[in-house]
Amino acid sequence: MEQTTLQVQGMTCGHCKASVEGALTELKGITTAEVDLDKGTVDVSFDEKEVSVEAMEDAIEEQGYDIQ
Ligand code: 9UX
Repeated sequence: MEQTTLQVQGMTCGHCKASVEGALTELKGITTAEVDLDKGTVDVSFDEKEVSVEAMEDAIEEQGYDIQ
């Protein structure tokens, strides 16, 4: 299991948090996704054999947020 922290721009409310966490946890291979609104980050634990960081970034961008 791997752990990474992504910097995401534009997440400001609880719905943003839910959108980003939901989009990530829908992906196969992602175990947990936890947004910190104050920091503008999302901590992700995942299986690197099943999902790439690029796939996570795409899923976040599809929700309308930019990755830093
Ligand atoms: Mo809340 Mo986030 O009204 O893009 S859903 S700021």
